[in-house]
Amino acid sequence: MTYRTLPTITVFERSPDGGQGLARDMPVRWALEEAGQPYEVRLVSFEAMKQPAHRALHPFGQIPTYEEGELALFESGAIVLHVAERHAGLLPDDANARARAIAWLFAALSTVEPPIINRGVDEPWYEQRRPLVEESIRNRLGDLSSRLGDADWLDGAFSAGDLMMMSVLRRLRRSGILDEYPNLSAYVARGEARPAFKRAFAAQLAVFAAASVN
Ligand code: GTB
Repeated sequence: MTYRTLPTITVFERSPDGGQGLARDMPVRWALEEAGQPYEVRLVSFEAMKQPAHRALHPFGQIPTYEEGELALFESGAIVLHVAERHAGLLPDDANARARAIAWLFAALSTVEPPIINRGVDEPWYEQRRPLVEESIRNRLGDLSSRLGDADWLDGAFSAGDLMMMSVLRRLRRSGILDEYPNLSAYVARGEARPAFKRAFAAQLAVFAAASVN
């Protein structure tokens, strides 16, 4: 299904990640690219994000948001699921396999991601906690690595669950922790090799590059 008016997402006007595609518009862009659904992008400044007009779309004053006709959505997981439910290719047809793919999407955001986000805390008082947080990351990655084994994807065909899991794992790249789990590192590389990922990455990089020259 292709929307009559293109969906619009919001993204950082100036992403702080140096064009690495680590902000949460990236999984949304990736899902839209996998779905073959063109979309528009509205750039939002940090100031504008906190204004009432944006908060009407996003109660917490963040990106990404997603608008499509009468529908306004926030939360990257909900947006990816919405796109996946309306297009072929991101969720299996079989009802049970579909439910399991959605479970992986939730697992990415609510089980694997929290310690990864905690590691990103950049405060002097935090240094003492870092070994504990890294241990909890390794706990999750060890279990995930065992489950993935030598499969390409988490549960049969590539799904929105994989897309979100790989998006979460990408945030660890700079830490070196992911390299301790060669099958997870290869899993992320497999995701990044997908043409849809490459298109999404190039699109977010173009925004970053344009912001850098202005
Ligand atoms: N749970 C929400 C979702 O999944 O959509 C969380 C949304 C969120 O964290 N949005 C962030 C935001 O708007 C941007 S993505 N922050 C501004 C604010 O809260 O005022 C998080 C993010 C930011 C920066 C990097 N980076 O520089 O690498 C990576 C990820």
